[in-house]
Amino acid sequence: MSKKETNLFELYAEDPDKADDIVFGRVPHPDRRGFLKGAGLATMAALLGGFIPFHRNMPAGFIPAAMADQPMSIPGKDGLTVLNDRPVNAETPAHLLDDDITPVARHFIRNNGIPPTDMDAAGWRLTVDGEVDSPIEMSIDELKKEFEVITLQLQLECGGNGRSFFDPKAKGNQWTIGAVGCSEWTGVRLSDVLKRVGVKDSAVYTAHYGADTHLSGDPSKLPISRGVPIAKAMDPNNLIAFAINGGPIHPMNGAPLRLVVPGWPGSCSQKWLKRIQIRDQVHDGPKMTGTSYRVPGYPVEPGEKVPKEDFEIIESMPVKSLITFPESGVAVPAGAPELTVRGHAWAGDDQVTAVDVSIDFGATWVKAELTQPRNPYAWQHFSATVRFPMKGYYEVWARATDDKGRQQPFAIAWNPKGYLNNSMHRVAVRVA
Ligand SMILES: Nc1nc2c(c(=O)[nH]1)N[C@H]1C(S)=C(S)[C@@H](COP(=O)(O)O)O[C@H]1N2
Ligand SMILES: [Mo]
Repeated sequence: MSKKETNLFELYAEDPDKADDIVFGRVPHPDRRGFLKGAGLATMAALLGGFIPFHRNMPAGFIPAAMADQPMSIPGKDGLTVLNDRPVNAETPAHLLDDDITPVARHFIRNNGIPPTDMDAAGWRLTVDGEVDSPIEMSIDELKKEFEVITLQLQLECGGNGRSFFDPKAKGNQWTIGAVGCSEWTGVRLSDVLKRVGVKDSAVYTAHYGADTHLSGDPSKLPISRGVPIAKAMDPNNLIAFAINGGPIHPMNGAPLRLVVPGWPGSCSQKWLKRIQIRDQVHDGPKMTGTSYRVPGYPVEPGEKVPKEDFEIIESMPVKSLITFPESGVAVPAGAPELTVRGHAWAGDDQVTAVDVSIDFGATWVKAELTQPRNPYAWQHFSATVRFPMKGYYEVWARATDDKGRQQPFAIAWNPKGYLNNSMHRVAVRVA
């Protein structure tokens, strides 16, 4: 694509509404492009390589498939696979997650709505209110002054990571393995802030609100607002974060202020954080109720219909590991058929106690070296040297075990919405 088209593409990734304005000009109907006239129609036609006979039917913010099919580049991100462009959802290939601390450019993006246009840190305010003795409204500078600032390595994984491997298919973003990361976040403890405002005895749950807007454009609707029980909120490892890896938060990852509630589905970690409300009931915001981020309270058969009331809110994420070296498909020379494989392991609220590696489809396993987490909720790193006995096709499998004796399964524990897939990661190796 030409430079101009790439830029427009980037603009669509960043801000589809603004891109629409540029391409089409302001349209009289906010929910329709209406008449694509003059410059707008000509620009879009040029981008798509021909006149668009049915252009009047194209809704506002709609990205033509011909553009969506192009590899999209998101400014400040490197090598991510884009699964959806409105909202932007992008995951990181496993071999690009090889760093001990996930670089900003490699941290996945999961948006439910349209990011805010104003991410100005200086003007940002956070409100903490609800079932508290003394509500506060603070700027980021005030948060830094009033509370201890700490830095932690925190793993963040989308509840739907691994969904693409479900059979029957589950609806939603078809994440493979890369909706996960562990960066170094800097901020103040959520628990310190909650202690300051004084959580009342009536408090049950937090409710998180961000500045992003609903895909429909309806200002009365929120794209997502989730929360956690007070006991989880009081864990000293949850951050109200204003920096990542020592620098600013990427606009797609919640700049300038976000929650990082590690170990639980990523959806608990509200981006573009504006308000934390303490509630006297389980929060019932968008994507908190129904079947969102919930799984049946009992094992179900693949494809089974489960009554809504049998779904339970996902809390701690399950034990999991990821092989980040080698990249799947690697060729190893037959003369030196040895390979040191490596990757990361994590276990929600718990700790990983072992990672085992197999090159014979799980018949035998070797224990990998495993590091201690730098701090609670940090990725642990593993490595193991394996030797391939002859030429041919192999798979390297990794299987983590947590401190409660739970292991990654081979098969997926199927559930209707495609959450919590912690089946073993497998990479292909050819010895030639
Ligand atoms: N305001 C807001 N916060 C949000 C979301 C969102 O769409 N809007 N997505 C959530 C989900 S589902 C996940 S998995 C994480 C992803 O964080 P990341 O995009 O920084 O990787 O953010 C969570 N916080
Ligand atoms: Mo998510």
